[in-house]
Parts: sequence; structure tokens; C-alpha cells
Amino acid sequence: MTANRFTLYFAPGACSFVPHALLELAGAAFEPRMVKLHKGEQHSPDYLAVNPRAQVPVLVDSGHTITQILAITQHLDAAFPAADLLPKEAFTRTSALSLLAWMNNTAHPAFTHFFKPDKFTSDDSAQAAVREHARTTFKACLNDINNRLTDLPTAFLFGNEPSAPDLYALVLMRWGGFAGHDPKQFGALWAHANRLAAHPAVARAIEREKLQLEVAAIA
Ligand SMILES: N[C@@H](CCC(=O)N[C@@H](CS)C(=O)NCC(=O)O)C(=O)O
Repeated sequence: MTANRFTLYFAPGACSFVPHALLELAGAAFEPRMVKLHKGEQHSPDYLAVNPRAQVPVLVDSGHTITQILAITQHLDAAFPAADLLPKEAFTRTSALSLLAWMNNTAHPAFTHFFKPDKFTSDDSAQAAVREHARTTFKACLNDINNRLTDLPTAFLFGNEPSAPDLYALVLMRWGGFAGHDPKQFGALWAHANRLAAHPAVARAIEREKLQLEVAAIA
């Protein structure tokens, strides 16, 4: 039996779902290590020794620690070329990386402003304003993704098999539910998430994280 080469530090429902599902899509043997963000485990000395930035995901490959979803995605794509975790054709690949970068550097932080407004101001009333504003800006991000998915000729964003941006789209759609955005209002995005959830490899990651596509809104 081959020894586990990969260890993934993840939190259920967090952006770490992207590399988690990529590992499943690749058929990789990996050790999943759950970090309970709501319990503050990311700030424990043990975890800070893994990632001093106190964030998930972290992928450890043969003793090399890799952070940031874009870097992890590239790394897994290189390790498992047959899995098509990113498209191969040059312009399609560039489009996929462009979308993945936007999801990571724009849509994701828009949600963070809603979910953790205390990261942006210590003033309580300003936090409420940041949260309300982010609720709207994040909805615009979900509409952007929904528009891309509308009338798509393929089952997934860059072909008939899921690639990394598809997985991030599912994460962001779920988060929308926390912000009170019923996922079913984004018809193409909702249908896409359900197609993804029916994919056996993605379903394994969903099952391990015990995720529902619809979540209750938080105040
Ligand atoms: N750009 C980073 C984003 C990582 C990130 O924001 N992770 C969140 C979970 S989605 C986290 O670990 N948050 C810890 C906290 O809020 O304390 C990446 O691509 O890995």
C-alpha cells in the first residue's frame, strides 16, 4: 500500500472545500485533518506551527507546506495531470485561473466582510454597516457567477467534468445562504451546485464535511 503523500487541513464549509474536492476528483490518497474554526483551533500553537497565518486550507505534500487555493490547485493539477483539475487548452486554462483568482480575491473577501465584519473595524455600529453593505456586494458576485452559468453549453464551467472554479462556485453559493440569499434564486448556479453534488468524487467531500447546499441565514 502506498503511504499517504498528502495531508489537507480543512474546515467544513470553508473555502478549503475546493482543494478537498480536488483531492477527491484526483483520486488521491490523503489524510484529512479538520480544523474547527468556530472553536478558534486555527489560533492554537499546534496549528500556527502549520500555518502562522491561522487559515485553512493547507496542503502538505511530502513535507512541503502549501497555502493559498490558487497555489494548491496548480500543485494538484501538476501532480494529477490526468484529472483535469484545470483545463489543458491554454486560453481555457487562463480563463479558469482568472475566474478562480476573482473568486478568491473578490467574491470570497466580499463574504468575509459579511461574515466577519470585526476583521475590518472594531466599531460596533460600523460593523453593522460593513455587514449590510457586504450582503449586497456579495449578492452581486453570486449574480456574476450565475450569469456565467446561464446557458452554458457544458455541464460545468470549463467542460463536462468539474474543475477548480466549479468547486469554489458551490462554496460561494452556500455562503450566500448565510447572508440570506436563497440559492434557488440563482437558477443556473443552483442547478450547477446540484450537478456537482451528484458527482461521486464531489459527493465524498460533501459527505466528509457534512454539508447541505441550503443553510439557515445568520443575523
Ligand atoms: N486566500 C486564502 C483565503 C483563506 C481563507 O480566507 N480561509 C478562511 C476560511 S474560508 C480561514 O481560514 N479563516 C480563518 C478565520 O477566519 O479565523 C486562500 O486561498 O487560501
